[in-house]
Amino acid sequence: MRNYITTILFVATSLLSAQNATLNINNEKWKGGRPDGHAPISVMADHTHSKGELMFSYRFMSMAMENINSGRHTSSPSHLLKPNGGNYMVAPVKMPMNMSMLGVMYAPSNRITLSVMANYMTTEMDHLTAMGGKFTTKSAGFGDAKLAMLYQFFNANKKQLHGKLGVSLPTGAIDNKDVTAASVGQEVILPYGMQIGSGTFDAELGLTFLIQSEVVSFGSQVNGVIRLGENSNNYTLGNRYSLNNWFAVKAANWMSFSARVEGLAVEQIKGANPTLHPGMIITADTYNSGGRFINSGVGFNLYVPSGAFKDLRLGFEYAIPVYQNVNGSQLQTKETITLGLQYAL
Ligand SMILES: [Cu+2]
Repeated sequence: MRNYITTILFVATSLLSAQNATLNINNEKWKGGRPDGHAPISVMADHTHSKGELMFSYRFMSMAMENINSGRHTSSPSHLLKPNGGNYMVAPVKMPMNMSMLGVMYAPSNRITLSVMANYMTTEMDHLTAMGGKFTTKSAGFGDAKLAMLYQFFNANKKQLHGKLGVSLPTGAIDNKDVTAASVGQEVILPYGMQIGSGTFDAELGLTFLIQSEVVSFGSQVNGVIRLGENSNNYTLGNRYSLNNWFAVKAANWMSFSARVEGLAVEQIKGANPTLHPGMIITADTYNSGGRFINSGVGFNLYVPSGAFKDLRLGFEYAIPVYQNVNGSQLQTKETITLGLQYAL
């Protein structure tokens, strides 16, 4: 009997201590203070901050587009022109786009992180005309400023879930002009893709799930950009929906490598700017807008774990589309390079 009681007590004590050990593991939080504590640099609103933390970020993004996709298939700009049986007088050939983004994040509490983002964009488009001529248009300016609140639903057991409630303000220009081959020296309004802003207030909603172990981490984010109303030029850019997934390996306490796959759906432009002539150039025809894409990227994050520059980060990512199925005919995306610096105080 005595042995029996001792055994029960022993088992109960073991169970209790085992449970305590499990609780300790369960209490271990998801932490941002490691190189892969932030997502690949192209992903926004991927992390939250602890109460009182302030973070500044600068990102440079360069996107290259060249040649034409008709639906899923590679075509060429000349195929779309009237002399070759196409419907248009002008087709785009190439479009490089560069964007600088400045961001600030601040956490008034452990649950809530606020963020503000501003960006400056420069873009160029090379064209081919039905007569065989070539010309380039340029556009630049400050884009749409974005405000967001991130709300942490839970952080336990090395997992975190947070939501994003944001708004994009119509601060970017939608009236940028340049001289074209057909405008006889006059500056005329540029097509949709050459405008810097959406011209509408846009709701930006997201949900991010993060999980980490000692050396690997994983993140998944759904995002929606919903355009509210119509802009002053009588059109609405397409809503955007994306599902982003990334995986990272912490190679050292200062470096991680990442791989990312994103599914992206962009709706067609609704309405039309009455001053644009859709038969003139394929980028002025709203039919040629929106599509479905699968993008993939590889990158690395560098992180300063201690010392005077603790919490300074540098991230790099190189991304390419592995699938692009566009509405109508549009420029083909080639690659997107993102480089960023982040510093938390
Ligand atoms: Cu941050």
